Amino acid sequence: MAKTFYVTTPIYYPSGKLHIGNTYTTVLCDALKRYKAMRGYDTFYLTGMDEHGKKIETVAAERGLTASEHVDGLAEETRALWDRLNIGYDDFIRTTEKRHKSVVQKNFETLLEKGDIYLGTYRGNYCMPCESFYTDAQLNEEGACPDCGRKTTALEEESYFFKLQKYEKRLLDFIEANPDFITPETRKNEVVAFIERGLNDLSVSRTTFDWGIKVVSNPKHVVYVWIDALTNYISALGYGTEADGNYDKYWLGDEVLHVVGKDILRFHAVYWPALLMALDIPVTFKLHAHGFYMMKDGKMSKSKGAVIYPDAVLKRYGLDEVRYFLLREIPYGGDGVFTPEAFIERINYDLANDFGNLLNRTLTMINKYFGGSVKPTGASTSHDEDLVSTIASVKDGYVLNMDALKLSQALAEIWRLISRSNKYIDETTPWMLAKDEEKKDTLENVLYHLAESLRTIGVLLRPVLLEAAPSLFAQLGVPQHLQTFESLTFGAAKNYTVVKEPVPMFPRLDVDAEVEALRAIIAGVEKETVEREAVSIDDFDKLELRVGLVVDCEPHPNADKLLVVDVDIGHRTMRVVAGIAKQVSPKTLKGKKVVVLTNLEATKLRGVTSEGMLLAGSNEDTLEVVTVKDLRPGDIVK
Ligand code: ME8
Repeated sequence: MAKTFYVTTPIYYPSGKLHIGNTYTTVLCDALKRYKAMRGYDTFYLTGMDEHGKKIETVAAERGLTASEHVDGLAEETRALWDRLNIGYDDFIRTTEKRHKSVVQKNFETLLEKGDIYLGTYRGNYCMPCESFYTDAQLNEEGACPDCGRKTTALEEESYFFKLQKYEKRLLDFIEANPDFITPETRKNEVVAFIERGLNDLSVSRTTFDWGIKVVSNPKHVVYVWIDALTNYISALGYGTEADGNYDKYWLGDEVLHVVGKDILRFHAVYWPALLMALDIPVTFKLHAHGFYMMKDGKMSKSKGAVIYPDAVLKRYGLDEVRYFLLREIPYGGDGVFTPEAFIERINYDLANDFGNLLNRTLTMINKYFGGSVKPTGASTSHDEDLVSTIASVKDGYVLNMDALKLSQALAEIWRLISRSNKYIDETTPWMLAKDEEKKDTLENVLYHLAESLRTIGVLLRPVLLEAAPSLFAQLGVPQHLQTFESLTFGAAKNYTVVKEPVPMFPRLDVDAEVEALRAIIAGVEKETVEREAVSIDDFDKLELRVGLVVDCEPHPNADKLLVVDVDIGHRTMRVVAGIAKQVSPKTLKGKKVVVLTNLEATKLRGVTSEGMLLAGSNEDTLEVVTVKDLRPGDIVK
């Protein structure tokens, strides 16, 4: 029977659109799943959404939606994004689903009965966005949240606690007995140091909000979002239910891998195994915590506008370009930087120059010199042996790196073969061989060698380049049975018949123009060449834009990002709630003549009805409300 491989991403918060960071983890797991499937494993890939908690409730309210409307919308958007990235997930779990809730509730009651969860009181500094309590000693130098840096509030509340301390020794023993439980090694060391400093019992319930899973025996409490979230890895497999076939098959199977970013290492390396131990569930998983995609100036930050959303990048550059860059640019154990220059260079050098050209040159020569078909002839050159041994060593190096979750290095191995093959063309000079009729067999043998090398490259790239690998096989004429990992021995293909008109796979990009376009995408500037589809004049005509005089402007009573603006539009005064409070002060707006979209459907934003929208422009540095000088309130703008 095939060995099993169960791989998971974190379940993501629907607090906003998913960005390139979440995309990285998801693509990484996808490549791992495809690699394992190629190696003959029976695979199961789980991803999903972490939909409860105060923060989600707040974001939904800011959008004027109920929490469930909000999470439904984002779950839909997220699945659509994964579909565009061709992510081969097998299940998409949402923590608001019944199948999940019931497992969380049951586990909580089991732990209460066992005495591993008890009722107590929590006194501490509470950070709302992180939904965590901190002791005074845990706060940062400014006395704020050590995780997000925001102000905390002193709170005291009744809370259930999980006896985490009790598992301190078992956790340390477990980590020692399973040296590859946490990778990379540096992350493991961080975890060990954290546990050795001593664990406190963990507060595992909240009474300050509703949007969560209720504790069955005491419904004034909802289960702390992390206990809720971590359980997804088994609830999705049907743990504890009658339909637990996948739990037996995959959780208790051969390989279980949780892939997470370094930000949530502790939750997965300490809380999750301790919970499993308390529940008498075997800790079968291994944990890999990868580094982060950073921007040139540091962390990605939505508020600074320094964040990359994959949609526009995908649309302009393509699936394989994005997948390749993401997996290539984060080194094992470290962080990667997403710069427009690096992205365009990777496409131009690695994909277009090195890989695309190798394929194209080989196909062109097979057509030109042999009418499209070549076979081995036995007429060797002095360079063949080295190429053949590189093919073998690259395959081995690739396997070692893929198995060790070093995807960037595995790709570097493939590119070692691509470089070696390009060099082989320079060394054997096929265009010179072609001039000598007696060298015809040698030339054919050289081209056959190149085709075998390309076949290997295609197979090894299958988990990563989802369009280019099949295109390579189609153009080179590689039948299905020679596209498999098992077929990778030199000489397995008896001959090749290639397409008559090769299509270049990765056209070279104009560096300057594309760096600029990518910068615009990152800054969120919607250049018409970058983003939107054309609309008809009739569509535009539906909008009613008028000049309005700001007669009053106040901060929103319940939201620090919003302003409540009263605007005189000639025949009446209307109220607009605008998300500009961080950049614009109410005082400076009062008395200005602005442009208002006056026929927008009214909506409630955190309790205040907004009847329209102010026009404003923004870039990464600034936001400016559009104002006019000589026009009068009520004048139409077209
Ligand atoms: O933490 N570079 O969800 P989340 C690389 N719901 N990866 C990044 C990244 C970056 N700059 N930013 C985010 C949560 N990630 C919880 C998880 S699991 C039981 C609950 C990725 O939406 C990385 O995988 O904040 C990180 O761990 C995850 O997104 C955090 O996603």
